[in-house]
Amino acid sequence: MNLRFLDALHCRNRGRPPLWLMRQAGRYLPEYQLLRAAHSFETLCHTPELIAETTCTPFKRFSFDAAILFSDILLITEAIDKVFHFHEGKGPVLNAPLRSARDVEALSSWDLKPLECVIEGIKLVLPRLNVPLIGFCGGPFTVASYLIEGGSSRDFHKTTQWIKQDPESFHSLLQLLTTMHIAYLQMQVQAGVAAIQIFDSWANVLPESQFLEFAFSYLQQIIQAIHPQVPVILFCRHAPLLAKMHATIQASCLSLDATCHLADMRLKLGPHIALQGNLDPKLFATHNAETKKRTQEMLQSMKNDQGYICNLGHGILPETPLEAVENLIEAVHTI
Ligand code: 1CP
Repeated sequence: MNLRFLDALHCRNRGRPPLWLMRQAGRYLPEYQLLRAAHSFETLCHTPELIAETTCTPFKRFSFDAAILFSDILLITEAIDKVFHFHEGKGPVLNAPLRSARDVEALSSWDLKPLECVIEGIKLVLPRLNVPLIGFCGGPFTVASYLIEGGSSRDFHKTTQWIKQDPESFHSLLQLLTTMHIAYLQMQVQAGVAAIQIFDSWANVLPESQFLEFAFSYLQQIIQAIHPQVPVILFCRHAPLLAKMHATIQASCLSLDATCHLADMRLKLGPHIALQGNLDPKLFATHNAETKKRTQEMLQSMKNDQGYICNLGHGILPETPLEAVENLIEAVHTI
């Protein structure tokens, strides 16, 4: 077993930094495209054997130091009978989005049975890997925003209006999702994942006071419940705010987006929290001289940092050439 990634999560990695990429099993990979030509995204997410196979696809080409479970942050909503459909080119779509406090009250019961296929997928994939497996979930705020918007959104208008008009029912929704996520992550941990990443991908649309009230307090609940069992990585694109409140964050690792400078964040956060990131996915996809220069700068700035995990600042884009990934692996291996 390659333990570089777990060593870095515990800030005790003495060799080169570990590397994995958010969405590493996604659409930039020809092997993933082949799987998608044969099966819908929903089928891939609900069939244990296909979950295992898709999780392993990047390892046919690339020697990443961690695997991430193939799934989606929106699957959990099936526990409250809300089923997203993933339309080609349109992203996830929900037939009956939440519209009022009454819709939230109607959600009082939940059942994680529809997610047992994910747990079976974890059990199937573990014996096929020689790197740690990362389980994951969405941040309660991010998942709530998809339930309210009914899909992807640019401005999160319905969500921010809901917060303004009825913060109490929004809190009820967030607490329900938090409780469900803790139970779901505990299932993943029992099945054998070695670490958890929480993707609160859209929490950065909230200004500071709302972020603390509607995102961070719920993230803390999840981290407190899971952190004693396995390391928790928090992905949230609010770096300056996270730096400001670093003393209260109990995550093992912050996954940082491309807007901040990793070495500056290290100075602000101190040596006891791992840092993951943060090449700009757009720059990475252009794969030019600037990409190489920026990659070297990033790696040099974090050289010998025992808690550094190399990754992008967000998911790898579908148009990224395979050579970009090959070059990044080469750069990390020769640093
Ligand atoms: O084949 C396809 O067309 C589906 C594309 C796809 C894939 C490969 C979606 C639809 N989800 C995934 C997998 C996925 N999603 C993973 C797998 C593991 C890996 O990283 O390799 C993970 C961790 C996610 C998490 C996820 N889903 C997030 C959080 C991370 C992020 O990128 O911010 C979010 C916001 C989603 C929602 C989602 N799933 C898929 C789409 C198109 C979207 C919408 C994104 C948006 O609103 O812009």
